[in-house]
Amino acid sequence: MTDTTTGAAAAPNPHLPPYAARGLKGRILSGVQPTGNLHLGNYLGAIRNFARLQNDYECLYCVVDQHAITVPQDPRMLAAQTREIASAFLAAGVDGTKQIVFNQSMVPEHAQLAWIFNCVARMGWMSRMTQFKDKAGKNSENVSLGLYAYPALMAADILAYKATHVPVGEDQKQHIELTRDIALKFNNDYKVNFFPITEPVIEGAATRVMSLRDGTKKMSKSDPSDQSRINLTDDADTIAKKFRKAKTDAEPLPSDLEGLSGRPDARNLINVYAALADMTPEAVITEYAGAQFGTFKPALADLAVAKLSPITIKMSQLMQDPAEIDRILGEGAARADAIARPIVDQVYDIIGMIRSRPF
Ligand code: AQP
Repeated sequence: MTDTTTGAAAAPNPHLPPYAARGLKGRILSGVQPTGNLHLGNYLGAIRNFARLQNDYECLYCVVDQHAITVPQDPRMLAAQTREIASAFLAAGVDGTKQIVFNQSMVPEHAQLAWIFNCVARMGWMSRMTQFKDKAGKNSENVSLGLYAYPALMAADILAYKATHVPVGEDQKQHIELTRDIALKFNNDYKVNFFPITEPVIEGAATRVMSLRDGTKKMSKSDPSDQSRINLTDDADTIAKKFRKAKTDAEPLPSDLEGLSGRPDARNLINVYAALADMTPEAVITEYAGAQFGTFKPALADLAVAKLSPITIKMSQLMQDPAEIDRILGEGAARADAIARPIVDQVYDIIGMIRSRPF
C-alpha cells in the first residue's frame, strides 16, 4: 500500500484485522465431519464453495473430528476418513499453501472455547435445534451429551477465529443463527464488542441436496442406503447407475418451475443439474421442458461424471500419500493455532480467568 500524497509506503493500520489489511472481504471458517461417505450434497452445499471463495477471503477449512465423535466412530476409520475429507478439500481446488487446512482436535482452542460457550448458551436454545431432534429421534435419553452440545462447539470453531463468514449448506443455517446468538450474549454479558456477528454463505442452486431415494429427505452420509447418495468416491458407472435408479414420478418434465411443485424428487434432480452446470433451475427446465426422465437422467449422469471424476481421481492420488496429508494438516493446525490462541487468551481475560502461564 502506498501513500497517494507522498508516494511513500503507508504504515499498516494496527486496528484492521490482518485479512482486511490484505484487501480481503473477511475471514471464513467452515468444517466437514469425517463421518464417511462424503457426498454430492457436501460438495455442492459446502466444499465447492470453499475453493470459489478463497480469492476474496482468508480461509480456514477444518475437518471436524471432535464433532464426529458425538456419535460412535470406529477409531481405525476416523483417521482414514479425516484424511479423505482433507483430500476432498484439496482436490476440489482449495490451495493448502495459501489457505489453512487442518483437523479440529489438533487446535485445543476449539474445545476450550466450547466449554465457555456451554456456559453462555441456554438450554432452551439448544433444545430447539432441529438437527439434534432429527439425529436423536426417539432415543434422546441415550445419545451423547456431546451431540446435544454440538452447536456450542460449532460456535467455538467459528468464533475462535472471529470468522466473519461461514459457507454451509441450508441444513446448518440454524446452527449459524445460534452462533450469532452466542456471540451477542457473550458481548452483552461481558459488556464488550468482542465477537463478530457471523454471516452464513449459502450459495448455489443446490444448497439442500435431497436423497435419491426420497426427495423429502436430505442426502446424508449416515443414510443406511448407499443408493440414496452420490459419494465423492463413486466411479463413473456407479454414478450413472445411481442417477438411473433415482426415484422419480412417471410425468415428463414441466415447462416451468411451478410445474415441479409437489414433485420433490424431480425438483431435486433439476436443482442438482443446475448446480453442476452452473445454470439456474429455470434455465434447466426450459432446456428439458417436456423431456422424459429416460432422457434427462442420462444427461444428468454424464454431467455429474464430467464434473466429479477429476475430483475423485485427484482425491485418490492424494490419499496414496497419507504422510503428506498429515503434514498439511499439522502445518495448517500450527497456523490456525497462531490465530486462535490470542483470541481465546483475550476471552479468558474478559471472563476474569488468570493467564500467567510462563509458556
Ligand atoms: N444434503 C446436503 N445438501 C447440501 N449441503 C449439505 N451439507 C450436508 N448435507 C448436505 C453440508 O455439508 C457440510 C458438511 O456437513 P457435515 O459433514 O459437517 O454434517 P452434516 O450436515 O450433518 O452432513 P451429513 O452428510 O448429513 O452427515 P451425517 O449423516 O453424518 O449427519 C455442511 O456445510 C452441510 O451444511
